[in-house]
Amino acid sequence: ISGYPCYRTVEETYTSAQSIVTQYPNLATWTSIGDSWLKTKGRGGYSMNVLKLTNRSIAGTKPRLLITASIHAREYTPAELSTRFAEYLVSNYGKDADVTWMLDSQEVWLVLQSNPDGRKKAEAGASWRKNVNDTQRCSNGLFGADLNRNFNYAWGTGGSSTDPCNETYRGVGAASEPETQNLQNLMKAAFADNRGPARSDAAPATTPGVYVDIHSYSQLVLWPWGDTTTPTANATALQSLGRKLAYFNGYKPEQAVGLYPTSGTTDDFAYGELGVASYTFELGTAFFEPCSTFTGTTLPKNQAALLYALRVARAPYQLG
Ligand code: 0X9
Ligand code: ZN
Repeated sequence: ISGYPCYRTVEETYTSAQSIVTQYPNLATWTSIGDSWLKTKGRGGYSMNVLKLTNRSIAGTKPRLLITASIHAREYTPAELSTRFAEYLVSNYGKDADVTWMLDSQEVWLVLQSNPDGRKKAEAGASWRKNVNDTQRCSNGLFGADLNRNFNYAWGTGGSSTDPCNETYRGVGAASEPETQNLQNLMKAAFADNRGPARSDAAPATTPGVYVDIHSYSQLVLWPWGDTTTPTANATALQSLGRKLAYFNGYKPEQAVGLYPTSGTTDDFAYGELGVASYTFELGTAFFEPCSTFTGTTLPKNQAALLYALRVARAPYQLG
């Protein structure tokens, strides 16, 4: 990215992921989870991919940490943090005892670029947030659906817009966007085989896994709900883990609605639909920050928080 060489483009991110797999075939796979909106229309676009990390010679269902990054196109920092976190893990396997144990006994699934079409538009100079669905034209130029208002849990219940030209447009229906569908299916695959059928706000006593959706900015660690001040059934445990994550990155921990009301978000879906301990990180103090700030502060603090999330993925609710 011009002036900010530490932030890899979509293509550079994909190349980095592929080279992790080439270098560490026993630790990493890189597979498609579906197409971006443009690709579904045959207008260019991208395959969306998940990078899965674990010691593949130890079989069995392992607790998973799922990370989605940069679902908002102009938020560059999350994708770079996630890519570097992956590189840190594979390059320290067999060297660092904690990393080795974590990749032996758990899995990390990373969607490094969760909105590649939008991200490309941001890289071309636009301050772009949403996907690039231009079915509904906008005189302000701001077409597209806000993917973080499009998820299929309590969709459209407030804190999102019905105006296609608004930055928080919820889309024509729940999970109307291909990016949302791809991410929801991935979440179900990550957690469904550990959990019972979909349920709403039940206590997932024996069902391990942690989900972190990474955004920028505001220095926050958030957890469900986003659409109501009513605490979840697992509020004590979610808060307990949220505060520990916030201890590592130094951010402010709070229930998501405390920032402002939202609905149809990633974290409410993961928790409300699948029972997963789910968090949203808001990194730093800008959508993207000077490389010295990123590598000196944002990266180390949040890498520590993500390592902790991975460590506790086998029993996230027991912290409460
Ligand atoms: O509005 C959003 O989607 C997030 N902020 S951002 O500036 N990255 O767009 C905050 C979402 C907070 N709510 C939930 N995570 N539920
Ligand atoms: Zn965001």
